[in-house]
Amino acid sequence: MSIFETRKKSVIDAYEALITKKNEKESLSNGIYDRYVHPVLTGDHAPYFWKYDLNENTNPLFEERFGINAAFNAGAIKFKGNYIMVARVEGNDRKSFFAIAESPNGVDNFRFWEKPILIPGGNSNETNYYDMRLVQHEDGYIYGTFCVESKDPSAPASDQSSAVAQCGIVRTKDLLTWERLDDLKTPSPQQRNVVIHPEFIDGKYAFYTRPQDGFIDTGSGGGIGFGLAADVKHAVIDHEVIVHARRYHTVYEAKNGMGPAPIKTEKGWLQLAHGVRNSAAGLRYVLYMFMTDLKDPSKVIYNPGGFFMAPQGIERVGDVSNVLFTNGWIADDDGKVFIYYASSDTRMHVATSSIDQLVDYVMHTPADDYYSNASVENILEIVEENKGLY
Ligand code: M1P
Repeated sequence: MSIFETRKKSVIDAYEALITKKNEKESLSNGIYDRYVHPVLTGDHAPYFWKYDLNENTNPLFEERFGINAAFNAGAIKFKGNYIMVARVEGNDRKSFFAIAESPNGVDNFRFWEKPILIPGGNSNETNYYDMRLVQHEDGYIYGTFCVESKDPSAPASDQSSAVAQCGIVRTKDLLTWERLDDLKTPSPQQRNVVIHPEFIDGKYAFYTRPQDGFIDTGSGGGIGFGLAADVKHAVIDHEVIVHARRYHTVYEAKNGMGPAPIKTEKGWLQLAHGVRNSAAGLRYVLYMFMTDLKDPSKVIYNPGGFFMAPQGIERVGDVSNVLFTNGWIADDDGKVFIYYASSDTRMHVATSSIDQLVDYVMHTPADDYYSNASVENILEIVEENKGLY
């Protein structure tokens, strides 16, 4: 066989072996969710026909032409009975874009669709796209909200890093044809982590926002915001309220942001978010949960203390280490919940749980009372109630 044929066979065999590898639950869980042994989506899941010129005449050495670095921060939705992720795929050129991966069971066999998504209206002023949240809205459309990043026009020539982030909005009914709507306008100069609530509130579209003054620092931006817009095609939020504020000595002390669109339960809206704190090792991103009121999703009714999930094992290491991030989960009709989370800006994982487990978690995990002795008192209460049981 020629070099071309030998290499092509090895690359395709490795790709098929990876895509079809069975996943399994880790042996021990905390009773709230199960982690899985293998990531569900990585840069290596990108199809070989995106990366290689398959013509022996023009690529006799079967060299990779377009490298894919990572697949992470995926939105998720159940569509025609299958589990869909819209992943943030990052090329070796550092640009990220969106591509759909589909699995019949939600925990393995995720395979990218033939082509990545070309965002309508995209141009060279929109340098980078990332972190799409998908929501099936009661108006009949599937919406995608994502970050549109551009170079900060006010930055001096010596500064090639400062950027401006805004919220782009697309919608679709079939995940194939996407309509671009106007970027969201809010009172904040920058926006990331914007999520559309699945139901109308007071007849308007409701958005979870993350007001921020700068690209990295949220500045005076106080946390996860919420606002209403009458028109989704030209969405303007005049007034943002803070749903979940940053607070000293919590896992969301430095910044926070909403994850996926909330899940409706009989008790309230289950909300999943990320929280960030600073440390000598840099920023640490974890996931946390809370529940908001069914009629007023901006009102927190349960606020379990601490993180829900934090990076562990191999999850701690990647392009941006010590990061867990989520922007997608799927609730099945039978109550099973698939939580899709990324580790260290590199790869996607799944954890499975159920509405019952998550509602139990948010309602019965003690709230953070914000000082050490209060935490000890929480343990003392559990020990006291366990008297005679251990
Ligand atoms: O690198 C960690 C994360 O940093 C940003 O999150 P946030 O908006 O909260 O600062 C985002 O760029 C996200 O994509 C990334 O995973």
